[in-house]
This record gives sequence, structure tokens and C-alpha cells, in this order.
Amino acid sequence: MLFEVCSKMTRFSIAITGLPQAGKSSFTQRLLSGTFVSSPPTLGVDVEFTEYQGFPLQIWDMGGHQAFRKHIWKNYINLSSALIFIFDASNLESLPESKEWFYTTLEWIENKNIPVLFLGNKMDLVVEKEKVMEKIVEGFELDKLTSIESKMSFRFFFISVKTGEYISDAMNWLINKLVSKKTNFMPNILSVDIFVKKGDINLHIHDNTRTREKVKNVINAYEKKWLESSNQKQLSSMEEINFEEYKLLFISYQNIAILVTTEHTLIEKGPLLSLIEKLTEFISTDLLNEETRYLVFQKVKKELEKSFIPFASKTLTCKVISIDNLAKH
Ligand SMILES: Nc1nc2c(ncn2[C@@H]2O[C@H](COP(=O)(O)OP(=O)(O)OP(=O)(O)O)[C@@H](O)[C@H]2O)c(=O)[nH]1
Ligand SMILES: [Mg+2]
Repeated sequence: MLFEVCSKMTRFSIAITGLPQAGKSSFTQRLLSGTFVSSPPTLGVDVEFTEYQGFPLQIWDMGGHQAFRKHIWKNYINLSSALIFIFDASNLESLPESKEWFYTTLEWIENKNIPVLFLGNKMDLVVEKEKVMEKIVEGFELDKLTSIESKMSFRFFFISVKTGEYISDAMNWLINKLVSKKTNFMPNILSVDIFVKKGDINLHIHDNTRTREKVKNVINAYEKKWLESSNQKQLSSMEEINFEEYKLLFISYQNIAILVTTEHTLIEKGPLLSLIEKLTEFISTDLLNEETRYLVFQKVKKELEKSFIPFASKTLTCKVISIDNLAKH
């Protein structure tokens, strides 16, 4: 029952990192199509949407090239609720460099509670399997991370994307972790505010929950700050705000911003970012029309319901408070 509810409502976002050629895109493609297909080296980051055993997933498949690591990896890991690190087990020479980046990646994770899955890939190419597995476990000091003292949610598996071996074991572990974390964090979203700027028009659409009343001042301050920032058209930013027992997530992209109030630290930023990107196209329709504004809010609400536990969304109602000029309010 619980699984049923989560599968309908939650889209987990997963970041995949690792050195070039490790098999990140091949792994992603196998999840998407169930087959082994080759793809060109990933430039920057690719986003893929798929389902795994009924669980909707959003996967950030990142390029392993040195140029993408510092900024792209760091950014997208913190948009996700899980990390998969892939190592090419058929290339032990790359172990020292891979280890260095594996631990750097772990340090970059802001929410240390997210599950981390380490995959030793290309086991089909490895002849002395036992020996190589041992070398990898020792080399990466993986036992340290699975020990009782370790506070991390960590597991490692040896797989082959080519043959498909052990992929389901690894994914089942990850999904289980994600689902149990999610349920611990119920309920999730408490209120939503949407700011839109189009020409001389500033729109502020929001729901009307009791929580929102408590954080109203913070919301207003962020709205003001955003409206006053001169380069907001190019601005794509994200900020987490701690206020009393609440956590607010402010995401802006071009001329639209969303401020989500949550009760807990775990909130999936990845789906929100994609949502806001999609919305910018929608926003270009007639905003002066009241009906359209209502539709914008409904769209946001619907997307949020796909990605989050729907508790708070029961209370979401559309209310447009600011038209034309915010200063009037
Ligand atoms: N034999 C074998 N080859 C694999 C396996 N997984 C991936 N490969 C091959 O390894 C090469 C690199 O795979 P990709 O999935 O593109 O690697 P990547 O990690 O996405 O690389 P970047 O995007 O450059 O970071 C391709 O030629 C794949 O066909 C595997 O399990 N076994
Ligand atoms: Mg790739």
C-alpha cells in the first residue's frame, strides 16, 4: 500500500558521477530501455526520465570529463536525493584518480543522509573477479563506508551494464532506501508561492495554508529581493532558507521563481528545477488573463503532486494577490 502511494506520487532524482568511460550513460540507458546501447561521451549533463519498477525517476547523467566535475557534479548532486558513483572495474589504473573524485564527491554532498551507491562496472571484462573486487574494496576503502560506525547510507555492487548482472540488486537497494527516507519525511510541501515577472507586470500566485502565514515575512522579503535584482532575467539561482522549524526553497529561473515551504530538510530539488524550466514556456502565454494565471498555478500544483508526498497539496488553493505593481500591496 505504502509502495503504491509512493510510486504514484514521488519522482526521485538520482545523480550519476564517475570518471569518463565508466559506463554512466550506458547504465542510464539500460534503466531506460533495458538493453545495452552505446552513447557518445556526455557533454555537461543529460537529464532522463524513466521508471524503475513503477517508481518514477529523474536521472542526471553527468559527463565524467575533468571540465564538468567541479561545477556540474557539485551542483547536480545537491539537486538529487541519491548518488550513484560508477567505476570501471576493468581499468584498475584509474583507481587512484577515481578514488580521489569519489571522496571529493562525497564531501560535496550537503545532505549527508542521501543514499550513495557505488558500482564497480564492466565485470564482464574482468577475468580474476574475486581478486579485482578485493582490490577495489581495499583501494576505495569501501568497508569503512559500510561499517556500523559509518553514518552514511552506503552500499557497493559489482555489475555489468553489458550483461545486466546485479543491476536489479543495486537498484532495489537504492529504491528501498529512497522510499523509506521519503516516508520518514512525510508530509513534505507545506506551501507554494510563484512569482512571475513579465514586462511591467509582477504576479504573485500562492496557496493559502496556515503554514504560509507563519513564513509570510520571509516570502515577502525574498519576493522583494528577487524583484529588485537587476539581472534577474538571466538569473538562475537556488537558495535554501532556514526559518524556525521550516525550510524554504527558493528557485528562480529567468522571469519566474518558486518558493516552496517544507517542514524538513529533504526536498528534491531536481524535479523542481525541471518544473520551473518547463513553466517558463507556459508563462509566455497571456498572463493578464485570470484564467491563465489559475492554470499556471494548477500546473505547478500538478507537477508538485507528481514529485512530492501530497499531504500539503490538499490544502493548495489558488489565490492571485499581486497584479501589475507589487508596491500597491
Ligand atoms: N564491456 C563493457 N563495456 C561497457 C560496459 N558499460 C559501458 N561499457 C562501454 O564503455 C564505454 C563508455 O561508456 P559510457 O556509458 O559512454 O561512459 P560514461 O561514463 O557515460 O562516459 P562519459 O559520458 O564520457 O563520462 C562505451 O564504449 C560502453 O559501451 C560494460 O558493462 N561492459
Ligand atoms: Mg556519458
